[in-house]
Amino acid sequence: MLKFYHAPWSRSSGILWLLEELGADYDLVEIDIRQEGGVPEEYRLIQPSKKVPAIEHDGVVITERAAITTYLADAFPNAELAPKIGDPMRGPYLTMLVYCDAVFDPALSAQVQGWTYESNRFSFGLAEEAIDYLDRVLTERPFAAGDRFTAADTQLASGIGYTMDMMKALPERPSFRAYMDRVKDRPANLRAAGKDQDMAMKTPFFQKQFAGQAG
Ligand SMILES: N[C@@H](CCC(=O)N[C@@H](CS)C(=O)NCC(=O)O)C(=O)O
Repeated sequence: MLKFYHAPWSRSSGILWLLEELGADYDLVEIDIRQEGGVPEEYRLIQPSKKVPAIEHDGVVITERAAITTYLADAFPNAELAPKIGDPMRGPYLTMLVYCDAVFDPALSAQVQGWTYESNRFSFGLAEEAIDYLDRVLTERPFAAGDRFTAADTQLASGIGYTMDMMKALPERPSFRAYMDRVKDRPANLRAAGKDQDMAMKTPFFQKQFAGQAG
């Protein structure tokens, strides 16, 4: 049995996309991370910071997007989204998978918060370094790990899409736009986006937000 703890339009949306790519059978447990008073304390037993995503597979809990993505792509080998050990794409695949959460996400968040610091002060370095690196990677190859779509792309494209198109924090570069054009219309992505949209429309936070805009 596979349980997926998720909140729509959040950092766990990349995992929703991955589950759809894998054709996995899962039970979605919605965690309302925007509820008044915060997420109930009992969820901390699943995710120590009460964040999404988390999964529970055959009684084992896995947290952190990079770990969840690696785990799921290996657990559903028929989808062929995880380059196998020995495949030259395995290294770039793992690198990009971890890079998304360990470097790109915190560096961009720091920039959005207006932090000023030197690269060597934090493990994730500076946003401009991450942006230039991703630009170089996506100029050299069509997908995160090489010439084919892998589970690393559900993480990378979610991050790029969100920061470039929603937050407007990531500069629009031709390599980023071309990459998003290559992946955005994948049926699994469209299915996940539809599910997220339906869920978001039912959460009080977004209902209030959209009602406010309409009024
Ligand atoms: N390190 C975690 C971060 C997950 C994360 O930041 N989740 C956000 C979703 S945007 C969250 O649940 N925030 C709710 C909160 O902090 O209360 C991962 O990569 O899985």
